[in-house]
Amino acid sequence: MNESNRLLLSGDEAIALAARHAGVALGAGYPGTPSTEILEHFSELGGHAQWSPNEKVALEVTIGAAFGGARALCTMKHVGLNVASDPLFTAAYTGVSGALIVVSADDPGMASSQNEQDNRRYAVAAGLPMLEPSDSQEAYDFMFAAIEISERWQIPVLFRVTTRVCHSYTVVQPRATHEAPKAASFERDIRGRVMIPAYARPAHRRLRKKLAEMQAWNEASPLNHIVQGGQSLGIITSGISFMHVREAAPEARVLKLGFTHPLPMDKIAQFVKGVSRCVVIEEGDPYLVDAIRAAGIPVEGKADMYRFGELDVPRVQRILANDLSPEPIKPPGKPPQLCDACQYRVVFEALRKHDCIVAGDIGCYTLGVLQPFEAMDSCVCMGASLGVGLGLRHVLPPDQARRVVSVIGDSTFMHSGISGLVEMVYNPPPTGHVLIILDNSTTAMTGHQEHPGTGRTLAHEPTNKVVLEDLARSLGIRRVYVIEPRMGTGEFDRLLTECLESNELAVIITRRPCILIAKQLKQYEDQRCECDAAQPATASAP
Ligand SMILES: Cc1ncc(C[n+]2csc(CCOP(=O)(O)OP(=O)(O)O)c2C)c(N)n1
Repeated sequence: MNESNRLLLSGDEAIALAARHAGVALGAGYPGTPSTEILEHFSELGGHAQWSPNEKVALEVTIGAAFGGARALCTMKHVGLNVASDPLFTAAYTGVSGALIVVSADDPGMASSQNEQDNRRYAVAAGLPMLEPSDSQEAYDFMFAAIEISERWQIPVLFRVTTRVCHSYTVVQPRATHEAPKAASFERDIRGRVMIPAYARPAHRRLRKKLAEMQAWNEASPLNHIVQGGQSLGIITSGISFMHVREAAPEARVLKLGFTHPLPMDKIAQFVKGVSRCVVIEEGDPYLVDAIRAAGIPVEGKADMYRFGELDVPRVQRILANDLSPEPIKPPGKPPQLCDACQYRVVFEALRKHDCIVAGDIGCYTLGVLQPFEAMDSCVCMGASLGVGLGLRHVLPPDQARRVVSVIGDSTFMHSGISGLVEMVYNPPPTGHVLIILDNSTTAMTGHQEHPGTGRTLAHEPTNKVVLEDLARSLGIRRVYVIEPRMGTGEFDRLLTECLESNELAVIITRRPCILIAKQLKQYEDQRCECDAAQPATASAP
């Protein structure tokens, strides 16, 4: 091993490096903890990376790239896959000509998410091969394996990671040489890619055949391996749980699975036969244990209490000891709060003062739910503020309906608020509605990424800008206001009062750069102006 090549990388960085080394032509995604750093790092390494308005679009863009014969990477957090699930399921039928790796970064324990769904279920539901690395070296190596599988079976691969794999730093030995991928080139395959029922029916059969072939291949795949140990205890595990298992039960024999759908059932059955007791250790849902038991293989699982949150070494020890006593309660962390000078404070103060019923959304501003404001009444998923607010307006008695307001951030609006705005125009409630778009010129919550409304690319270079107020006006909304909320002036309060009383559709855009990166944003804006000034005027159509 060439020691000088050893790098200390997070799992996210390792994925990005592998993507670069494997010649991935395009990476697209939408920010979301713990996946965000993958594309940022890929871009820093010189890769072509872009933020899409949302995960569905990102997946569609990368499907297109992979239809064109290129290697493509799509990244998102676990809930992002819900948004992208429509193209995901059908891409399993169409398959791809190049390679397509879909990274789902799950967040067991909800360090930074609204739920802890286990996306391994998506691999089964959509019928996709799935790989699960346990550390950064595997994140790097499995990316090459995923590309190989994707190209061999012409199918997207679900690359499932979790917070600890994404964010832990471990040593990576990168490959010394990299084979260049085939050049992208379009080959027509109408029956393979146009999913009308007549072509989709055989496509579904092709998918099941591929899965059967992959399962057979997986029986001897190097992506699963056995760590030798005593015969009395066997453990089947995958992902980060493998690390906890090694520490919690160093004496155990371990079947570590890396290729976790379709599962190598013969290998698993053989392993189970060779040990006196076999326990499946996995974070989140009982995905492995259910599948193994359904195949008639007797294994122990974990008690339901361990389904919640992340596993760690003590919890694995408790599972192995069948310990069902209450777990020690962790000391509460310091609750997050809005920055002192954040514009959102002005907005939430006014919403509270008017006793508004606030259909909220996801971003830094969700902190408006906490004291001292407690001015948010719902938060379901990105973009839901509009639909939920409108639904409330439709059914509540007029005195309550008039107090309903939807509140959404600028990045979230671009992600999935636009269709809600279209709904607002199309099915306006009798009392009208008030939408507040909190425009801080960035995606603050996930670490200040760009989005289509900032007019800058992922690499912060100037590009076309979607102007919120122009968009709202273009839909026919007459009351569209842009205001800089300033503390102590009462301006925002007056505008809100007027809109609430109007019984019309109103959009209030509160615009002030995020205080944490205001200086940086100013520099980007200055660069943009210089760039605009240097451009020759474009000819406009008559
Ligand atoms: C489907 C989905 N994708 C990504 C995320 C992660 N995420 C939560 S809020 C958010 C955007 C926040 O930006 P913005 O709306 O501008 O609000 P800000 O944090 O800037 O106040 C992101 C990317 C998520 N929760 N759900």
